[in-house]
Amino acid sequence: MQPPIIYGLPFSQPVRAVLWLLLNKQQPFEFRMINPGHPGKNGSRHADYLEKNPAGTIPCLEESETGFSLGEAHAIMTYLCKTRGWHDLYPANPQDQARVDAYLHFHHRNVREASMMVAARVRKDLVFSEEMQANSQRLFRQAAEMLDSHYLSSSAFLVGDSLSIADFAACVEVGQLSADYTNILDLSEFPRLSSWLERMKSVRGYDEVHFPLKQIGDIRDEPPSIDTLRSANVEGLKILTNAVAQFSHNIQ
Ligand SMILES: N[C@@H](CCC(=O)N[C@@H](CS)C(=O)NCC(=O)O)C(=O)O
Repeated sequence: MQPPIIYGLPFSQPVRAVLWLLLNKQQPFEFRMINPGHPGKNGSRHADYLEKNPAGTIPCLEESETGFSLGEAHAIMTYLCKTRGWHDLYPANPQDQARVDAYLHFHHRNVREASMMVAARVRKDLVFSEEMQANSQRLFRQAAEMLDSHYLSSSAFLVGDSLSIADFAACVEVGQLSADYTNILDLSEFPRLSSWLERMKSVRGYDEVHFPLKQIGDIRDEPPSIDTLRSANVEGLKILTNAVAQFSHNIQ
């Protein structure tokens, strides 16, 4: 099986969730940069890209042997787990699997709203009114409260005591808001969520997928410049390329 191609940007949250899974499993992949929202060549609204993912969003997976392509981060992650037998991260048992799926569905318009708070500071091509930003913060806080008081009330990870792809999906959203990175929201009022974030730091692949955020740093009061964003993605790509080269070398 040829390594899958992943289209996206290293800074994008759903892209980072997919990359984290691949890095965690030390699965070689080829990464191709795509500019979200842009109609030009290498943009997510270009006709060539829309043929692969009609939604015009990143990430997208492509398999070169068959030409199979797939958008939506969670569909990509479950597909990778099913086709590669990664049942440690996506259980084979239907009930356990369904609980992971339930989180992945819940995530949208809930935990994912974290990114709207970030996008309001970094997407200069889009307009986010004060009302939209306040609404995102309200929805995110509600979701964080649910993770804290329900999902993590009696287990180390979101779905039981072992890591699953639900944790990758959630962590790339929640973690970016913390004082370690953008510093947009104080998460200390969610103690279990904060402990879980600490736990996620020792999961293989964490450092690589958080590298672009580290580069961008605190943006609570001051949005990052275009140059900072560009450099975070370019440097992020180098980190990914090096990581893949390293474990591909170890496999041989
Ligand atoms: N539900 C999609 C969301 C993907 C998404 O929103 N990606 C953003 C970048 S983080 C994007 O491609 N936006 C395109 C645009 O703004 O036009 C997924 O999970 O893959």
